[in-house]
Amino acid sequence: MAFHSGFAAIIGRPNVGKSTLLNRFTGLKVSIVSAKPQTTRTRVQGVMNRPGTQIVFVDTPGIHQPRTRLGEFMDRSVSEALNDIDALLFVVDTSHITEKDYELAQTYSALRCPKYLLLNKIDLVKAEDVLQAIERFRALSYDGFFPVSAESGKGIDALEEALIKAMPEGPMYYPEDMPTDQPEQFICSELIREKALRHLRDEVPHGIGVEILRYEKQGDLRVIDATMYCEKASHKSIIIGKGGQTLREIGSEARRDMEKLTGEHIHLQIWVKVRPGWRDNADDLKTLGYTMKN
Ligand SMILES: Nc1nc2c(ncn2[C@@H]2O[C@H](COP(=O)(O)OP(=O)(O)OP(=O)(O)O)[C@@H](O)[C@H]2O)c(=O)[nH]1
Ligand SMILES: [Mg+2]
Repeated sequence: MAFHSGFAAIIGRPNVGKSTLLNRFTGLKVSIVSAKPQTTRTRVQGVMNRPGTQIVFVDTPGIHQPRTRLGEFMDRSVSEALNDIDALLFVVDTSHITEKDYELAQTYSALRCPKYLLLNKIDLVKAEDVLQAIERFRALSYDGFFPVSAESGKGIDALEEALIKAMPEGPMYYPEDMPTDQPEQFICSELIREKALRHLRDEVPHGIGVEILRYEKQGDLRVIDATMYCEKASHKSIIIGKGGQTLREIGSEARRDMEKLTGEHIHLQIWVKVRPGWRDNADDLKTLGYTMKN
Protein backbone atom coordinates (compact mmCIF):
# COMPACT_ATOMS: atom_id res chain seq x y z
CA MET A 1 0.00 0.00 0.00
CA ALA A 2 1.16 3.54 -0.74
CA PHE A 3 2.67 5.61 2.05
CA HIS A 4 0.90 8.84 3.03
CA SER A 5 2.54 11.88 4.51
CA GLY A 6 2.38 15.63 4.80
CA PHE A 7 2.92 18.84 6.72
CA ALA A 8 0.30 20.24 9.08
CA ALA A 9 0.81 23.82 10.30
CA ILE A 10 -0.51 24.76 13.74
CA ILE A 11 -1.43 28.42 13.95
CA GLY A 12 -3.43 30.78 16.14
CA ARG A 13 -3.14 33.64 18.62
CA PRO A 14 -0.51 33.48 21.38
CA ASN A 15 -1.15 31.17 24.35
CA VAL A 16 -3.99 29.11 22.82
CA GLY A 17 -2.05 25.83 23.24
CA LYS A 18 -0.30 25.29 19.90
CA SER A 19 2.95 23.99 21.36
CA THR A 20 1.13 21.76 23.84
CA LEU A 21 -0.67 20.26 20.87
CA LEU A 22 2.58 19.73 18.95
CA ASN A 23 4.11 17.93 21.92
CA ARG A 24 1.04 15.73 22.28
CA PHE A 25 1.18 14.63 18.64
CA THR A 26 4.94 14.09 18.82
CA GLY A 27 4.67 12.25 22.14
CA LEU A 28 7.71 14.19 23.30
CA LYS A 29 8.43 17.69 24.53
CA VAL A 30 10.01 19.34 21.51
CA SER A 31 8.46 22.80 21.86
CA ILE A 32 8.43 24.78 25.10
CA VAL A 33 5.17 25.73 26.81
CA SER A 34 4.29 28.47 29.26
CA ALA A 35 1.28 30.36 30.55
CA LYS A 36 2.69 33.58 29.08
CA PRO A 37 1.94 34.68 25.52
CA GLN A 38 4.68 34.69 22.87
CA THR A 39 6.51 31.71 24.26
CA THR A 40 7.33 30.17 20.88
CA ARG A 41 9.66 32.28 18.74
CA THR A 42 10.54 30.01 15.84
CA ARG A 43 9.00 27.31 13.69
CA VAL A 44 9.33 23.91 15.35
CA GLN A 45 8.56 20.66 13.60
CA GLY A 46 7.38 17.59 15.47
CA VAL A 47 6.84 14.24 13.77
CA MET A 48 4.05 11.73 14.29
CA ASN A 49 4.49 8.24 12.87
CA ARG A 50 1.58 5.86 12.41
CA PRO A 51 1.46 2.68 10.31
CA GLY A 52 1.54 3.81 6.68
CA THR A 53 1.48 7.53 7.54
CA GLN A 54 3.81 10.26 8.73
CA ILE A 55 2.59 13.71 9.67
CA VAL A 56 5.03 16.54 10.29
CA PHE A 57 3.37 19.11 12.54
CA VAL A 58 4.73 22.65 12.37
CA ASP A 59 4.37 24.72 15.53
CA THR A 60 4.50 28.48 15.00
CA PRO A 61 4.76 31.65 17.10
CA GLY A 62 1.42 33.12 18.17
CA ILE A 63 0.07 35.64 15.68
CA HIS A 64 0.51 39.13 17.12
CA GLN A 65 1.37 42.68 16.11
CA PRO A 66 5.19 42.78 16.00
CA ARG A 67 6.86 45.57 17.96
CA THR A 68 10.50 44.53 17.58
CA ARG A 69 12.67 42.90 14.92
CA LEU A 70 12.33 39.68 16.88
CA GLY A 71 8.54 40.09 16.57
CA GLU A 72 8.90 40.60 12.82
CA PHE A 73 10.97 37.44 12.58
CA MET A 74 8.25 35.57 14.52
CA ASP A 75 5.62 36.94 12.18
CA ARG A 76 7.60 35.81 9.13
CA SER A 77 8.02 32.37 10.69
CA VAL A 78 4.24 32.00 10.68
CA SER A 79 3.90 33.00 7.00
CA GLU A 80 6.71 30.68 5.95
CA ALA A 81 5.16 27.79 7.83
CA LEU A 82 2.14 28.12 5.56
CA ASN A 83 4.09 27.42 2.36
CA ASP A 84 3.35 24.03 0.87
CA ILE A 85 1.28 22.60 3.67
CA ASP A 86 -1.09 19.65 3.41
CA ALA A 87 -3.30 20.67 6.32
CA LEU A 88 -3.93 23.69 8.49
CA LEU A 89 -4.85 23.52 12.16
CA PHE A 90 -6.24 26.82 13.37
CA VAL A 91 -6.37 26.80 17.17
CA VAL A 92 -8.47 28.88 19.57
CA ASP A 93 -8.69 28.82 23.36
CA THR A 94 -12.36 27.94 23.91
CA SER A 95 -12.28 29.50 27.38
CA HIS A 96 -11.21 32.83 25.91
CA ILE A 97 -12.34 33.46 22.32
CA THR A 98 -11.81 37.00 21.04
CA GLU A 99 -12.80 39.01 17.97
CA LYS A 100 -9.22 38.57 16.74
CA ASP A 101 -9.77 34.79 16.68
CA TYR A 102 -12.74 35.23 14.35
CA GLU A 103 -10.88 37.65 12.17
CA LEU A 104 -7.88 35.32 11.82
CA ALA A 105 -10.04 32.21 11.40
CA GLN A 106 -11.72 33.97 8.51
CA THR A 107 -8.46 35.07 6.92
CA TYR A 108 -6.96 31.59 7.04
CA SER A 109 -10.12 29.91 5.80
CA ALA A 110 -9.07 31.19 2.37
CA LEU A 111 -6.07 28.82 2.25
CA ARG A 112 -6.41 26.01 -0.26
CA CYS A 113 -5.72 22.85 1.76
CA PRO A 114 -7.74 20.80 4.23
CA LYS A 115 -8.41 23.10 7.19
CA TYR A 116 -9.49 22.26 10.70
CA LEU A 117 -10.60 24.54 13.45
CA LEU A 118 -9.56 23.30 16.87
CA LEU A 119 -11.43 24.44 19.94
CA ASN A 120 -8.76 23.79 22.54
CA LYS A 121 -8.86 23.81 26.36
CA ILE A 122 -12.36 22.28 26.49
CA ASP A 123 -11.45 20.99 29.95
CA LEU A 124 -11.90 24.59 31.14
CA VAL A 125 -15.44 25.17 29.86
CA LYS A 126 -18.93 23.66 29.97
CA ALA A 127 -20.13 21.42 27.13
CA GLU A 128 -22.75 23.96 26.07
CA ASP A 129 -20.08 26.64 25.71
CA VAL A 130 -18.21 24.36 23.31
CA LEU A 131 -21.33 23.91 21.16
CA GLN A 132 -21.97 27.63 21.19
CA ALA A 133 -18.40 28.33 20.12
CA ILE A 134 -18.64 25.85 17.25
CA GLU A 135 -21.86 27.50 16.09
CA ARG A 136 -20.14 30.85 15.89
CA PHE A 137 -17.36 29.50 13.66
CA ARG A 138 -19.47 27.14 11.60
CA ALA A 139 -20.20 29.61 8.80
CA LEU A 140 -16.48 29.68 7.93
CA SER A 141 -15.15 27.30 5.37
CA TYR A 142 -13.30 24.71 7.46
CA ASP A 143 -13.33 20.97 6.83
CA GLY A 144 -13.91 20.10 10.45
CA PHE A 145 -14.42 21.59 13.91
CA PHE A 146 -12.75 19.63 16.68
CA PRO A 147 -13.21 20.26 20.38
CA VAL A 148 -10.00 19.10 22.06
CA SER A 149 -7.89 19.37 25.14
CA ALA A 150 -4.23 19.33 24.17
CA GLU A 151 -3.40 19.02 27.84
CA SER A 152 -5.55 16.00 28.71
CA GLY A 153 -5.65 14.44 25.24
CA LYS A 154 -9.43 14.57 24.99
CA GLY A 155 -10.69 14.70 21.40
CA ILE A 156 -7.22 14.16 19.95
CA ASP A 157 -7.96 10.69 18.55
CA ALA A 158 -10.82 11.95 16.36
CA LEU A 159 -8.65 14.76 15.07
CA GLU A 160 -5.78 12.40 14.38
CA GLU A 161 -8.06 10.12 12.40
CA ALA A 162 -9.28 13.00 10.21
CA LEU A 163 -5.72 14.19 9.61
CA ILE A 164 -4.47 10.75 8.66
CA LYS A 165 -7.27 10.50 6.09
CA ALA A 166 -6.37 13.92 4.69
CA MET A 167 -2.69 13.16 4.04
CA PRO A 168 -1.77 12.71 0.38
CA GLU A 169 0.57 10.01 -0.88
CA GLY A 170 4.11 10.99 -0.09
CA PRO A 171 7.53 9.99 1.21
CA MET A 172 8.73 9.53 4.74
CA TYR A 173 10.22 12.96 5.38
CA TYR A 174 11.98 12.01 8.62
CA PRO A 175 13.49 8.71 9.75
CA GLU A 176 11.25 7.07 12.31
CA ASP A 177 13.65 7.74 15.17
CA MET A 178 13.86 11.49 14.49
CA PRO A 179 10.98 13.25 16.26
CA THR A 180 11.93 16.84 15.43
CA ASP A 181 13.99 19.12 13.19
CA GLN A 182 15.32 20.97 16.25
CA PRO A 183 18.88 20.17 17.29
CA GLU A 184 19.08 18.88 20.87
CA GLN A 185 21.27 21.83 21.78
CA PHE A 186 18.59 24.30 20.69
CA ILE A 187 15.90 22.49 22.68
CA CYS A 188 18.19 22.75 25.72
CA SER A 189 18.49 26.52 25.26
CA GLU A 190 14.71 26.69 24.92
CA LEU A 191 14.24 24.76 28.17
CA ILE A 192 16.21 27.46 29.98
CA ARG A 193 13.94 30.09 28.44
CA GLU A 194 10.86 28.08 29.42
CA LYS A 195 11.91 27.99 33.08
CA ALA A 196 12.68 31.71 32.93
CA LEU A 197 9.19 32.34 31.53
CA ARG A 198 7.74 30.37 34.41
CA HIS A 199 9.72 32.09 37.17
CA LEU A 200 9.69 35.67 35.95
CA ARG A 201 6.99 38.23 35.50
CA ASP A 202 5.92 41.17 33.35
CA GLU A 203 8.30 42.17 30.59
CA VAL A 204 11.38 40.45 32.08
CA PRO A 205 10.98 36.99 30.49
CA HIS A 206 10.07 38.41 27.07
CA GLY A 207 13.44 40.15 26.90
CA ILE A 208 15.37 36.94 27.49
CA GLY A 209 17.48 35.17 24.90
CA VAL A 210 19.64 32.14 25.56
CA GLU A 211 22.91 31.25 23.88
CA ILE A 212 24.68 27.94 24.47
CA LEU A 213 28.45 28.48 24.60
CA ARG A 214 29.57 24.97 25.46
CA TYR A 215 27.83 21.65 24.80
CA GLU A 216 30.43 19.07 25.50
CA LYS A 217 30.58 15.45 26.50
CA GLN A 218 33.13 14.82 29.28
CA GLY A 219 33.13 11.16 30.20
CA ASP A 220 29.66 10.33 31.54
CA LEU A 221 28.77 13.97 31.87
CA ARG A 222 27.52 16.58 29.43
CA VAL A 223 28.77 20.04 30.28
CA ILE A 224 26.56 22.90 29.18
CA ASP A 225 27.49 26.56 29.55
CA ALA A 226 24.80 29.05 28.64
CA THR A 227 24.44 32.79 28.61
CA MET A 228 21.08 34.30 29.32
CA TYR A 229 20.71 37.75 27.82
CA CYS A 230 18.33 40.30 29.26
CA GLU A 231 17.62 43.89 28.36
CA LYS A 232 18.26 45.87 31.56
CA ALA A 233 20.49 45.76 34.64
CA SER A 234 17.36 45.77 36.82
CA HIS A 235 16.19 42.65 34.97
CA LYS A 236 19.50 40.96 35.61
CA SER A 237 19.11 41.30 39.36
CA ILE A 238 15.52 40.02 39.19
CA ILE A 239 16.66 36.98 37.17
CA ILE A 240 19.44 36.20 39.65
CA GLY A 241 17.16 36.80 42.63
CA LYS A 242 18.00 37.10 46.35
CA GLY A 243 21.20 35.22 47.01
CA GLY A 244 21.01 33.73 43.52
CA GLN A 245 17.84 31.80 44.40
CA THR A 246 15.80 32.45 41.23
CA LEU A 247 18.62 31.63 38.83
CA ARG A 248 19.38 28.48 40.80
CA GLU A 249 15.78 27.33 40.47
CA ILE A 250 15.67 28.12 36.75
CA GLY A 251 18.91 26.21 36.30
CA SER A 252 17.97 23.11 38.24
CA GLU A 253 14.53 22.81 36.59
CA ALA A 254 16.08 23.25 33.15
CA ARG A 255 18.76 20.68 33.96
CA ARG A 256 16.17 18.12 35.04
CA ASP A 257 14.28 18.51 31.75
CA MET A 258 17.53 18.35 29.78
CA GLU A 259 18.42 15.09 31.49
CA LYS A 260 15.00 13.70 30.58
CA LEU A 261 15.47 14.80 26.99
CA THR A 262 19.02 13.56 26.47
CA GLY A 263 19.20 10.65 28.93
CA GLU A 264 22.56 12.06 30.03
CA HIS A 265 23.88 13.49 33.29
CA ILE A 266 24.20 17.19 32.85
CA HIS A 267 26.29 19.88 34.43
CA LEU A 268 24.68 23.21 33.61
CA GLN A 269 26.01 26.66 34.27
CA ILE A 270 24.16 29.84 33.33
CA TRP A 271 25.58 33.36 33.20
CA VAL A 272 23.31 36.38 32.97
CA LYS A 273 24.35 39.30 30.78
CA VAL A 274 22.72 42.60 29.98
CA ARG A 275 22.41 43.37 26.30
CA PRO A 276 20.14 46.39 25.83
CA GLY A 277 17.87 46.30 22.81
CA TRP A 278 19.01 42.88 21.55
CA ARG A 279 15.52 42.18 20.21
CA ASP A 280 16.07 44.97 17.68
CA ASN A 281 19.69 44.17 16.87
CA ALA A 282 20.28 42.13 13.72
CA ASP A 283 23.62 40.68 14.94
CA ASP A 284 22.20 39.61 18.30
CA LEU A 285 19.19 38.02 16.61
CA LYS A 286 21.54 36.07 14.38
CA THR A 287 23.65 34.88 17.31
CA LEU A 288 20.54 33.59 19.03
CA GLY A 289 19.26 31.78 15.96
CA TYR A 290 16.41 34.12 15.13
CA THR A 291 17.11 34.42 11.41
CA MET A 292 15.56 32.69 8.44
CA LYS A 293 17.54 29.64 7.41
CA ASN A 294 16.63 29.90 3.74
N1 LIG B 1 -6.43 23.76 30.73
C1 LIG B 1 -5.74 23.64 29.61
N2 LIG B 1 -4.62 24.34 29.44
C2 LIG B 1 -3.95 24.19 28.28
C3 LIG B 1 -4.39 23.32 27.25
N3 LIG B 1 -3.50 23.40 26.22
C4 LIG B 1 -2.55 24.27 26.61
N4 LIG B 1 -2.81 24.76 27.84
C5 LIG B 1 -2.02 25.74 28.62
O1 LIG B 1 -2.06 26.98 27.94
C6 LIG B 1 -0.83 27.70 28.12
C7 LIG B 1 -0.23 28.05 26.77
O2 LIG B 1 0.16 26.85 26.11
P1 LIG B 1 1.20 26.85 24.90
O3 LIG B 1 1.19 25.49 24.31
O4 LIG B 1 2.50 27.42 25.34
O5 LIG B 1 0.48 27.89 23.93
P2 LIG B 1 0.99 28.46 22.52
O6 LIG B 1 -0.22 28.66 21.68
O7 LIG B 1 2.06 27.60 21.97
O8 LIG B 1 1.56 29.88 22.95
P3 LIG B 1 2.64 30.82 22.16
O9 LIG B 1 3.84 30.01 21.86
O10 LIG B 1 2.91 31.91 23.15
O11 LIG B 1 1.93 31.33 20.94
C8 LIG B 1 0.07 26.77 28.96
O12 LIG B 1 -0.05 27.16 30.30
C9 LIG B 1 -0.53 25.40 28.72
O13 LIG B 1 -0.29 24.51 29.80
C10 LIG B 1 -5.59 22.58 27.45
O14 LIG B 1 -6.05 21.79 26.65
N5 LIG B 1 -6.22 22.78 28.67
MG1 LIG C 1 4.00 28.02 21.54
